Amino acid sequence: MFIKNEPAMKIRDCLVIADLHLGITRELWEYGFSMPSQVESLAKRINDLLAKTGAKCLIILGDVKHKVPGVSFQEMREIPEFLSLINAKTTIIKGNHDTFLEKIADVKIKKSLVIENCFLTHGHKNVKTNKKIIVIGHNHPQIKFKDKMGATYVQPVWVHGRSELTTEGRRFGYGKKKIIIMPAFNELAGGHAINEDFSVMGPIARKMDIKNAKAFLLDGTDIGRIKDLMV
Ligand SMILES: [Mn+2]
Repeated sequence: MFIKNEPAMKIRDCLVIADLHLGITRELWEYGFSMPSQVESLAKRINDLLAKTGAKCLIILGDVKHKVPGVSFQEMREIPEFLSLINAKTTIIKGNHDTFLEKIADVKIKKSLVIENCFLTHGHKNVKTNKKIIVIGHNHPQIKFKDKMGATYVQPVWVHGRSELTTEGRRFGYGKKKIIIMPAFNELAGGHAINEDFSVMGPIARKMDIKNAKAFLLDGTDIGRIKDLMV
């Protein structure tokens, strides 16, 4: 299900990735960083993964684009170009950065999707489900490591946890579910070191028992519970 060394997974015959943030290079440029467009490199990485895994379809779990509110001229050009390069039928689950996406993306756009026992949604909004496993993005989870000299570095991680029973959670069907938070596919999109402050974003992730959730590096290494990783 999880693809080794990649922030991606395969469910049935679909490749699932989250948080592409195409168009972030434009924002970085505004801050003075000149970066080439990522359209071709990201599409190639995805096409290679589709070929390697034999997946027949692609699901993007939200935040295909970056700019909010609105759409940048770069995104108007880059998003159709990116989608045309992908070698598989693509479905986009809408994220909080995906405003106006319907106007520029000629693919299926949904709020959520069910495959087997998994419920897939971006995670910035409550969506009702009766499935046992909820897969979200939105958080770009990372773990910060610190050595004795105080030098730090961060690594993207998968977070596996369980939801706690809350009244609101029960209403949406989140009680006692397994929740998986996906790492961001685009490393330029940055992230949030959840072992710094144990905080997560969005109504679904916030119903998790985050301290007892487990973190896994992209190579599959189980680095333990978040509460034991405090920096
Ligand atoms: Mn995002």
